[in-house]
Amino acid sequence: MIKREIEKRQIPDFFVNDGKKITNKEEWEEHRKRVLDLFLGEEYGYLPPKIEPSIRLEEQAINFAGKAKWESVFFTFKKGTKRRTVRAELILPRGKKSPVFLAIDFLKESPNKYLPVEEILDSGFGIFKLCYESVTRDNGDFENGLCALFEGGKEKYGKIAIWSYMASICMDYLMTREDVDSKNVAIIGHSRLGKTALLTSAIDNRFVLTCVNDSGCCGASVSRGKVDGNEKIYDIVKTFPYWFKREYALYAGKENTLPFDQHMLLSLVAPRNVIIGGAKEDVWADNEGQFLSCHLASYAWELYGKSGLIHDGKMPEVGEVLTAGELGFYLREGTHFLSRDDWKIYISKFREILDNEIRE
Ligand code: GTR
Repeated sequence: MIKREIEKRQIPDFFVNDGKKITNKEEWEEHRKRVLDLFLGEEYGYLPPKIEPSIRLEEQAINFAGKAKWESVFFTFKKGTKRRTVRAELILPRGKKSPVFLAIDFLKESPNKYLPVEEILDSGFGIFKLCYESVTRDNGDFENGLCALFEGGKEKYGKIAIWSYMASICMDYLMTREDVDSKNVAIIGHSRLGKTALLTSAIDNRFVLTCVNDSGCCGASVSRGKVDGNEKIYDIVKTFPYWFKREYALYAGKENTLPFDQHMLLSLVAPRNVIIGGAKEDVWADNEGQFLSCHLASYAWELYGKSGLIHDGKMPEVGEVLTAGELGFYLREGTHFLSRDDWKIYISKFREILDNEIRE
């Protein structure tokens, strides 16, 4: 099925440099810089240079029956006369050094329908939650929030890059915390924030696990060969032009001229762990395209002597969870959402990574 699908979608081999197939880790590590450059230069825009924030903490009274410690973290960035503050929530199991999920989240409040705080805590994980609109609003205003501090505005980058910028700063902060096991931080995002989590991890290699939920078009699913009902570049740049670099819109309807496809973004995460989550009824996200992307990206893991997606060549059935390799994929029942069922899969993989670390 897979070979036919790759041919049908006309996806070229992008593990090639100057006409020569990349065949080892060293060549890939050289080449991956060019691949990343293409993604930033053509699609998301370059992330602005890092500004060192000042940090203030505020302890919250809510502690989940005494199980947790909750601190709001205020990052203040200054540039010239302008200053902007971004707020994030650090919720850690009390009295333990904990592995953490860095959750790029839609909603301000915690817990919320996408973020089951207590279940996550009870599974032994802390949460660093960043509400994406606390960074900059999800619209075309490039004077809003952190964007106001960066030169170039929408000419230079899209909002996904800015959310991603802040996710990396959150990781910088986690590395300063004694109560955080900063070698074991997973990043998670759903939908547009799944795209953000994936981009962040492609750029920043400090995440031990990347959970990319229902990210679809311009996230984990390949852009070539979409069919009716799947979101295409044309659709996404029409509704959300400001998520991307402006010129990316020129690829609408011309997917075959892209100098990459989305599976190469996934390959940039190798050899670390990543899971691509899909929901059966989320046709818009093109689940076949996400599965194919995992299959194609697996080559990068193989270059490190690791297994990418372990599968039998067929699109998985609903309910099948293919997470035995470092690159995982699953398809669950239901619609576009970050559900408890998704969390269970991410938590269980994270647990497995920690258990393996202890054994090694
Ligand atoms: C949709 C968008 C998708 C996805 C989703 C979301 O409207 O077209 O690519 O990102 O929004 O973020 O909920």
